[in-house]
Amino acid sequence: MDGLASAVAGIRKRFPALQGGELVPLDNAATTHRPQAVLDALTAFYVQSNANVHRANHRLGMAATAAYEGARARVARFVGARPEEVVFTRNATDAINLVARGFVEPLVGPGDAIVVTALEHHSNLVPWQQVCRRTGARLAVLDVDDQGVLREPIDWPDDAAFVAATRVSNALGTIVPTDRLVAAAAERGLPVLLDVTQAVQHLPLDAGSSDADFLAFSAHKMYGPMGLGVLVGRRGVLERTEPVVFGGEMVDSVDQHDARWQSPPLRFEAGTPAAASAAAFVPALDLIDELGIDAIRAHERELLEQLLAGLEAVDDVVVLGPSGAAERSGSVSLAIPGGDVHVAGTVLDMAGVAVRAGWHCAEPLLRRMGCGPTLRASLALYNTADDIDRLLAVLPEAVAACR
Ligand code: ALA
Repeated sequence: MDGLASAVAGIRKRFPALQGGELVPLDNAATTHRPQAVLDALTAFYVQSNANVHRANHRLGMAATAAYEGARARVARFVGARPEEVVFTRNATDAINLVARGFVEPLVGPGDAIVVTALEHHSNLVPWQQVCRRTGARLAVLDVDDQGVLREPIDWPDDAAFVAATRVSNALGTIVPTDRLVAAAAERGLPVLLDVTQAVQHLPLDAGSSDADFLAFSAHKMYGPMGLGVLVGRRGVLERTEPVVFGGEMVDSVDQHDARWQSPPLRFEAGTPAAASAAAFVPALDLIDELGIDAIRAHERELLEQLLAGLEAVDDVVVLGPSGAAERSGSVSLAIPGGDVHVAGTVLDMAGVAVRAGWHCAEPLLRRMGCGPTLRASLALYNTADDIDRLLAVLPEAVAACR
């Protein structure tokens, strides 16, 4: 076993849900499992720091606020931002909706286009459709080729006013060249939101992710708790973003008929936040940094190569997306012509192999690829070559059963 594989084997032991060897966890794009340190941190918050944040000046209140703001600083360090550029939200979807309502909706109108790629998850598509409905702006979609790779050079519409793009497709695993996309948008003076939900746990941040105005991602796909998302807004864009959820703690002062807001990020965090989840996100980020994102990429890329090579020998499946592992991250989607992928998923589940069957919240993309629902295997840092072997061993039977 090489150094990385043995490090992964050791790290896998930290995940209680993965003990016993029964489960082959290959549905990680939907949510990852969580290490014991995250579960311990959740409990520790409720036992040692159980109070509401930013409100109480008793010792538990101060401990809770310190844990919450400490988590914000940790997230900021993870993405190379300042703490005041980090907003905690419910999930990545919530973060994108905040930008859609609070930043883009006041910015656009008839004659403007919101630019997305054909690779978007519904969460980075439907909010923009809604902005278009409310403002009279139009949606412009940057097309992909038949392998699901963004066509370049990018055919920018003249009326482009804002760009929202994914860094990695959750359904196909395609890596989008967001460094070139963001640079080209900057030349046109276009603000950009990148959905890095399927990227930050797998790939080093690229220049595009550092230069984009907004980043959105979710803790639960990064070994952290559910119920916590992050919006990063750089270089003053949060100052120009309107709050869209109103209530306690986001206000600076209130009188009977009007109110004034706190500075960002607190003006976007009305009500009681997911403080325990934020505190428990810290050990998840520590885990990624302990192994190192470059090493995680190298390990997962080897598994992708193993899977893509193994799939060549499986009859009656079509592998969607780019042919090489270099252009891919995380997910591999399979179409089974004439077969019901849900049946295949059930057969795999009976053998302990967890994958996702369906549209993967990317229905327009899968239609663009000329197929319907797919079977998707998606990786995490704790996956091993044995997981891939077990998937490949059962897949022929699963494919045969569903056709
Ligand atoms: N966005 C999640 C997925 O891709 C739910 O499965």
